[in-house]
Amino acid sequence: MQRFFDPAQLAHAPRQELHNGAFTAYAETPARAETILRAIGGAEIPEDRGEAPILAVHTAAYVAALKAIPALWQEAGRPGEALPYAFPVVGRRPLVLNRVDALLGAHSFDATTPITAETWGAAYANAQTALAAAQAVLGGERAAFALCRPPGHHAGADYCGGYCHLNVAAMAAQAMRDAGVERVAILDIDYHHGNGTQDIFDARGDVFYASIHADPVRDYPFYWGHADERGEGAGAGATLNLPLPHGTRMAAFRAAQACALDAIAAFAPGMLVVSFGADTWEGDPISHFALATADYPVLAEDIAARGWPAAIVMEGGYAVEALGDNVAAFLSGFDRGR
Ligand code: Q9C
Ligand code: ZN
Repeated sequence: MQRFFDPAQLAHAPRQELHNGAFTAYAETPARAETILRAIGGAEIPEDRGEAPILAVHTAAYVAALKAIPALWQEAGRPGEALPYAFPVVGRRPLVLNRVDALLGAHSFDATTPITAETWGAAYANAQTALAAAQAVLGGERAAFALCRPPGHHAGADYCGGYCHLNVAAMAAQAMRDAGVERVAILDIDYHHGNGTQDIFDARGDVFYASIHADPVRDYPFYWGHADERGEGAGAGATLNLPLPHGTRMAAFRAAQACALDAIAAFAPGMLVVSFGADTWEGDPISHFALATADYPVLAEDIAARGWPAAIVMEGGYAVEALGDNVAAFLSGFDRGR
């Protein structure tokens, strides 16, 4: 299958993150992309499709903030990476404030996702990578892989978080919609719930969002991904959340995925976006499921067997030593299942 990646995605490389009250080494490293790239035998550099497809899912104010924050941070005399520490919790007025800390807080839902001078360029290239995979599928390919990094599914229309700045899976789905595909489904099989993707499509009936993830009662991102969240308004019924417990292995994960695929089949999409995270792997350093490398081709084959043309977008996966094999295993299964 066609694969896309832009080396410009490597430039975003924060040193540290706030993890359970202390600073630790940033888990979402450029090495993640490099090891995947080696394992899949390279990728094409995507065409530049401009900012319009980014602005189709993100607000102009948010995009402007991502671009402006590094310089504002520096002007404020701060060394290092921009991080928020104060947040306008639900119910505060949407004030437009310029101090960098107010701007950061207004556009972040956590303090784990630094913004550096390199972030915008890498995020922009990342968006083009996802859009290229969507375009390949729109052009008649059965499947295409976007080696996205940074990941995207925690980013909402106007906020970052969870290592994500631009929601590249949402962009791929929206690009399919804008090309005339009437119904698009997103299957999110990253370990974490994709709160940003859910938020972006929550009130829409044209994009179905199904996610299998660690139960947010005890796992990040906590405030989204509970089983009773089914979509709002025109999107009522077009969201499906399947939370699973720590220690989940292949049998339970595969059954949940079959359930998600059945729900997607009932929605009858013209195309699929897969948000694929390999942080469900048994050795992942920040996650608690127990999938084996040999499980990924089986899961991918199950998805591919449903027949929907699919853009596969990379999300999480932090065991760098196994990440390349896990991704290559998933893609090989997808190729077999179609
Ligand atoms: N102490 C993705 O996999 N850190 N993002 C949680 C818990 C955020 C993961 C910290 C994890 C985000 C795309
Ligand atoms: Zn994840």
